[in-house]
Amino acid sequence: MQPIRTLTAHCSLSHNEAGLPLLTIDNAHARAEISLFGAHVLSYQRHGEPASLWLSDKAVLDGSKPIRGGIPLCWPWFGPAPERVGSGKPAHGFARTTLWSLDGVSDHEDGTLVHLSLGDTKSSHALWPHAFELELDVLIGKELSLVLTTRNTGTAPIVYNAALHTYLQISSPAAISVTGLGEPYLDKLTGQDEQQQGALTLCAAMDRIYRQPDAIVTVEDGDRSIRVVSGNHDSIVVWNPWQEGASAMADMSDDGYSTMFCVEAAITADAGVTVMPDEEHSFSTVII
Ligand code: TA6
Repeated sequence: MQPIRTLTAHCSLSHNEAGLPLLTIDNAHARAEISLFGAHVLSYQRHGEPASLWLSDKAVLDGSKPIRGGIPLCWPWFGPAPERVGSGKPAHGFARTTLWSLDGVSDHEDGTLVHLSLGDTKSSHALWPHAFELELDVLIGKELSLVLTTRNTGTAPIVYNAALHTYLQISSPAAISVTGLGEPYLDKLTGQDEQQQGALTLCAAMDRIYRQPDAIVTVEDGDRSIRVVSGNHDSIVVWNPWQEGASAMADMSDDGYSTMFCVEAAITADAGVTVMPDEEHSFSTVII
């Protein structure tokens, strides 16, 4: 780790072994790390409590691929690139594999606010030919709050999909019970539309898009309760690859699946969200 530069009383900047900038926030409420590669929240832990986010012990942090764990930002598409974007583009877009700018950090009573941004470049135009400004506001306090804002700085409307692909740390699949997802969902493993009955439990691979979620999704994990409060999204994605899926991933240990569960505030509708020139659209998630 290269030398640390103090940015505020509670935030410092260093570089990891690959030379990528890393923010470490340690304030009265919590400790967190944010990589500027992908504006990726790697960790968040309230003092005296277990970690809220899961980060793979095999995560690749050198910028050669997306980081497995924490909160990857899927943008401006979710999953494989849709037809309007064209084939052969990276899954989940390019925001999570691009170096972002740090625009500001400030300490407040309720936490440390980090402001990150990404603008269009020649290489972004090769993947997605639009002028944009993407902003991520992260508040590290007794809650972890993320707001992702897409601003259209061009002259034609833009359409986007996205997700705040949050990997929650859980004690074990058998211990969790999830409510607040609403009923209708698409089971991506079968391609079938289904209806949720009661609380969700986890005992096999899962990849679902809940179409009418409540604002608050609660993950009960033994005697712990994690709330994911989201706004302005159109769906919640839940994902666990289970053992077979984990084994197939080079950046996840075979048993990695047993301590993670993704609950993702997302914009997954085929139509996406249209942002007109000079306008912006935001959506958010708060981990409590
Ligand atoms: O959010 C669920 C999902 O879209 C799954 O389909 C699964 O592939 C996962 O994301 C991870 O994607 P990644 O590109 O990070 O391997």
